[in-house]
Amino acid sequence: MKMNHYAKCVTAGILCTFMYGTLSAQETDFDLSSQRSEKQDVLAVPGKKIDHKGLIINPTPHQMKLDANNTCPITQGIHLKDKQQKFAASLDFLTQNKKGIKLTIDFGAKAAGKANVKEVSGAYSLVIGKKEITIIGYDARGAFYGIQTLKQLTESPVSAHGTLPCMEINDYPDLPNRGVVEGFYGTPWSHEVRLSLIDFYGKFKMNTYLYGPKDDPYHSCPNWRLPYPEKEAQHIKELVDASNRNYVDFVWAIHPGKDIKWTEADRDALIQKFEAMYQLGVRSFAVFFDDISGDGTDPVRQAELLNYIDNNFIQQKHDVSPLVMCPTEYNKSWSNVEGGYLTTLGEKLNPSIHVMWTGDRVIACIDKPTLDWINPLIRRKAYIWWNFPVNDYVRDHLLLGPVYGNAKDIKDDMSGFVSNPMEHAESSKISLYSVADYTWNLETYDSIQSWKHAIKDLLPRKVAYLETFATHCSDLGPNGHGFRRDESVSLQPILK
Ligand code: 14T
Repeated sequence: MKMNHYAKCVTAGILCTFMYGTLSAQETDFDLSSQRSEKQDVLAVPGKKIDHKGLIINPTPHQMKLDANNTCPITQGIHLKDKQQKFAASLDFLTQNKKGIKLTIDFGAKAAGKANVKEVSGAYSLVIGKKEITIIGYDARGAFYGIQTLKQLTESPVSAHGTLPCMEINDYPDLPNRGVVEGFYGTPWSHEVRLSLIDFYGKFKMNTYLYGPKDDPYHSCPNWRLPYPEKEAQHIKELVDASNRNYVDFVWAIHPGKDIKWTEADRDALIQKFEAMYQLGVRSFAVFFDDISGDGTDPVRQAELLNYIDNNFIQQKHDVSPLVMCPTEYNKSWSNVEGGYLTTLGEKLNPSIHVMWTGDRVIACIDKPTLDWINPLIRRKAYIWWNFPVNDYVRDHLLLGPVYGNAKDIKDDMSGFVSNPMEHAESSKISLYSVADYTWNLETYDSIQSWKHAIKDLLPRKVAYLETFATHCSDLGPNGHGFRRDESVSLQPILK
């Protein structure tokens, strides 16, 4: 039986209330029943098989030439030539010794040009010769990533005897913005866990941490206008410092739409809050208008406010990244194209402002048709907010299955891709490892292989146990939005 619109709204309202507590009138307009009956129609396409030669580097490098006949001894340590004196703190995994192998590290357009390094932030080359190692980054972030690759090599079984295999790696990210949005409902992550995750982002070359926990009262209602109390402010400072050490952009998001008044007073309150965050060291900002109702949803007002912030704060500072916004209509199934919300944003928003998008539904995988639909409307490349492995709508399930279903031919159609994880940060690392892999190198991404590598990396001494556990925690069952992940990954081949 086909439900009429009213019945759908009521059903959705009940479901929402069940999952999220009390929601206001407009939020009950969501047709959640369609979310629930969604079929997983994007198949888990295995990636191009590449020969790792026993080497696991995550994310998978774009070009790697292994010289199987030669090795580079590092038993004596390394003699560091850190040309711009930036990386001593990132090299604690190596012993420094004047008699050791020469390790040269440099970055910048000139050095990068000579070394054939791609002109994008994060690109690098790593050459391991018999007698010296050279890392050249396009920028400092690139050099840092070259060091991360070198570190993974030194920890790999291939270099167990103090010798690295000789090789040349030329590598770069497919997407300019890759990482995580802490955007779930529920207990926000603890400070310690956030710090641990920021190191994890750096290690696996993710460069973005969007801070927007729905239950931080100073991010959203009721306290978005107020500065953080002293202890919380200190924590933010520490998160910024940790992010800087890891070449991660700490993007502080505000969620003012529930009670914003379109007045000068509220506009100034928002700028003042951003200024206070700037004083704590924040250099990247976002404004989220998701999950709100009433006056706050007006696209003309939203665009006016965002342009005002962009012109009078972001652009004035000269050291702040482009503004990111999350629209109220943030997925296709909630978009009323005739209503003109997205068209208005597309026309009015300053071109440098990023617009987030979750896909055809709240929880969905991203493919070419998804982006071909949204990009012309918003007149820019969508910045993907991927709602996996978030489990705030099925809190009795852990989502530990492979990251699959996103297309591999869309690297030029999106400006960023961030994952919204579970409130269980450590458990989320299985997915985040693969999100790092996918967003760095879409074409060669292999979901099952990446998932296996993640498990091996996270619990090297208990791989089989964690694989079994994760295998059986990879399907949501009939609950929630019906965003089903394949079940029993390791059993499937046997059952066929
Ligand atoms: F802004 C968004 F892109 C977004 O996804 N917002 C929320 C997000 O904070 C939450 O973690 C996620 C997964 O549950 O979904 C959005 O929240 C919802 C989704 C619903 F289907 C809130 C109410 C809903 F009915």
